[in-house]
Amino acid sequence: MADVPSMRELLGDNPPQNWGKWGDDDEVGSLNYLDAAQVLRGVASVKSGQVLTLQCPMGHPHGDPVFPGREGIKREMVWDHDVFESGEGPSFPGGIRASDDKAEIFLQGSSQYDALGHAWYDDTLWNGRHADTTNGGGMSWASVLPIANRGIVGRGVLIDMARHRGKDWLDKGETFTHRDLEDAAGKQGVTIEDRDILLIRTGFLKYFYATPADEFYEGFVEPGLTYSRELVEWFQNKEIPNLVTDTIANEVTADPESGVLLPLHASLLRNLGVSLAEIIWLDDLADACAADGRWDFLYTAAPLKIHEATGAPVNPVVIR
Ligand code: UVW
Repeated sequence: MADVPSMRELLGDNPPQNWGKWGDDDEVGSLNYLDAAQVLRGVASVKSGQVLTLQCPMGHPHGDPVFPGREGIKREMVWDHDVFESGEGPSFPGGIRASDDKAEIFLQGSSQYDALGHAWYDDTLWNGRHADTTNGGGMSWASVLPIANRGIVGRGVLIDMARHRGKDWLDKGETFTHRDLEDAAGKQGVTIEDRDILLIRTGFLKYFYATPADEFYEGFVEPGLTYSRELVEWFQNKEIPNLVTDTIANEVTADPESGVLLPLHASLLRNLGVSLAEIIWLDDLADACAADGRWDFLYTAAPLKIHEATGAPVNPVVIR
């Protein structure tokens, strides 16, 4: 670890930053780009009326894909037939009965949106607030709630990097850049336009469900975008509001050159206010897009409204 630079050393003293752009009290960042015109641009990309949902099921029999240290949902029945038959269940007038259950979940342990304040360095979060706003039992600044209240609607474009490279899924640690995205978009016959919601398929969730957990997590390093200042400027100049991927952390886990962990969480989420949607199932959408050659669509999502939370589960809906 000794020779791994600090985040500040990697990103520099003056990284691309959007702090203050939408006012000092803004907690949704680049989602501000998704104004009414962007919603209508998304609607204009609907051609067939096909609807797809993008959440990975919580409590999948194979296990849930989570960042090491987290666990998938633990759900248990509170009321079932046996509970009523044993006389332990409530007795309702008229005799109606109901099943009921409860769950313990990591709010970032399934398909989810990160709060803008979820990741930071130098003790400072999105828009320059101190990281002590995460203390005291919840996030008093830039929690997921403002994103949930706002919702995310616009033109989405899917770049299928796995298909582009002729693979079922990208390898562990395999990287790509914005130039690779542009190249793949060109091959797909679609343009990544300014203010598009950018979806990137690596196939890595398909790999997760096809692979024993110990093999998947061995030397945990996901494939994904890799940090460069030029890439961050590309996101800033294109005014990308939201990055959505089928990986657990939306970027190659550790920067291959420096060893720094998750520098795009620092650069995109903390500095630019780009919303991150992670663990999003993109295989069915990719198959649909490949079948008719249309890679743009109306993308809609809203994470659950959880007060002061660091992130929240989501089931995005795409209409093509
Ligand atoms: C971490 O918090 C480590 O990652 P993520 O944003 O993917 O949940």
